[in-house]
Amino acid sequence: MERIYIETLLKEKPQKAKLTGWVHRINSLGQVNFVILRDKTGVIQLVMTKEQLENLKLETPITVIGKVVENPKAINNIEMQVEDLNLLGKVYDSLPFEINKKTIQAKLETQLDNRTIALRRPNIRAIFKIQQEIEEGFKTYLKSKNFSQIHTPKIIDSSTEGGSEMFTVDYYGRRSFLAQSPQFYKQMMVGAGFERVFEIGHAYRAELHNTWRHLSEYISLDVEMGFIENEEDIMKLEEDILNYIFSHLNKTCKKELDMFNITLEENFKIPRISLKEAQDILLEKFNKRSPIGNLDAEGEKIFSKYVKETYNSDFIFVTEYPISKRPVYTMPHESKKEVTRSFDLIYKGLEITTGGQRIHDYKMLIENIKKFDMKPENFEFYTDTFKYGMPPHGGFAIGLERLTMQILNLTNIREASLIPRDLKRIKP
Ligand code: AMO
Repeated sequence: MERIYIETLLKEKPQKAKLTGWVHRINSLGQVNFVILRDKTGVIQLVMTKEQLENLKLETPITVIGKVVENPKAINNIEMQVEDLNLLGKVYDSLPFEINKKTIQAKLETQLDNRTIALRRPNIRAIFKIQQEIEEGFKTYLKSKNFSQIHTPKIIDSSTEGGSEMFTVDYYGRRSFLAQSPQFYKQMMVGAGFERVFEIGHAYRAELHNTWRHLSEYISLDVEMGFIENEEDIMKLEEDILNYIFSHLNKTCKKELDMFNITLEENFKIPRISLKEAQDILLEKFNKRSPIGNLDAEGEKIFSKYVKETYNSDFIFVTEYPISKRPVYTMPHESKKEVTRSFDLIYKGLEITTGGQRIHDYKMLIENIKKFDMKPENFEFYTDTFKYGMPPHGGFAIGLERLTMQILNLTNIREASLIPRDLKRIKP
């Protein structure tokens, strides 16, 4: 008999079935015993005899064959009366914490130390189902708009986002780095003729603080688009992608979103506001000073609350960041002094994206590299493409864990990383 998933059994209600999974809970009442079986798709009540229950420990992997019957007292009103039971593996140790109660008692750090055990909880695994479908929605939407998926190198020769925060790698005796982002390569691929590209890949930042919103290794959803008018095209694209992702999640992750009590809005518009205006509002209305050329974490939170109350939007594009605070490739505004054609997207109080238009003129790019006190000869591998007809282009990157965490209202970014890396954590 072929094994079926619990979810399928609940839908199809066969008279007899074979299930596999882990022993999630045991309620032994003497002659009749209830065992909750858990597989990838859900849980179901099994009815077992005293003899069957012998040697059965929590989290033992088992396979069972039995009769499927209705029972209004069982979860989902269905249970299986076990006729045949096989133990498929052994449990050698007591669990580091209980995983079968409504809430998990262990601290996040303990859960992360024992990540594979914590992940056995359906509501923790649900985070990654949602993450998988964010990626899927991102991919599907972009492919439908003629974007090509690319994979660019993660061992690289120079910084893309500024020199700090880079991990060094010994590359056959030569000092190289782990990519902070695919920035240069995604631009180069626009120039290489792909015109529109996207990448889902790891990015590395040697963050020197342990915060609730920083990882040392995160997944970056990168987009770069050629032949644009200006950064407005890029913001519009991101707005469309997010709308698509949200409706895709509503369709594919209803069960998982329900676990977190989340309903995602659809057909939303994202307001735009300049950084200067945002900083002025923060100062005038909330007596909150901002750092030069940016909003800090507290400012992002306060400002988001204001945007929600004023525009009824969870998102806000903050535009026109100053030249001095943006990386070397950012397009300066031709008519507004000292500001760039770049933006951040803040979602429920946290920056999830940076993006903008890039410099596409070769000479202008070389001049800018010099202005940043960098040596153009170190960037020839990047700038050479620009010599041969680079179209106007721009793009953005969404931090996948940040988007996931904000969608689900998680309080720490590590919860949205399957196996997180941070200042202190390189195991498991
Ligand atoms: P930026 O450096 O702002 O821009 O990064 C883009 C987005 O990546 C996410 N992110 C992080 N997530 C978790 N941990 C970190 N340490 C971390 N650092 C960044 C955030 C952030 O908004 N090349 C540009 C993008 C572009 O212009 O296309 C860039 O990397 O969500």
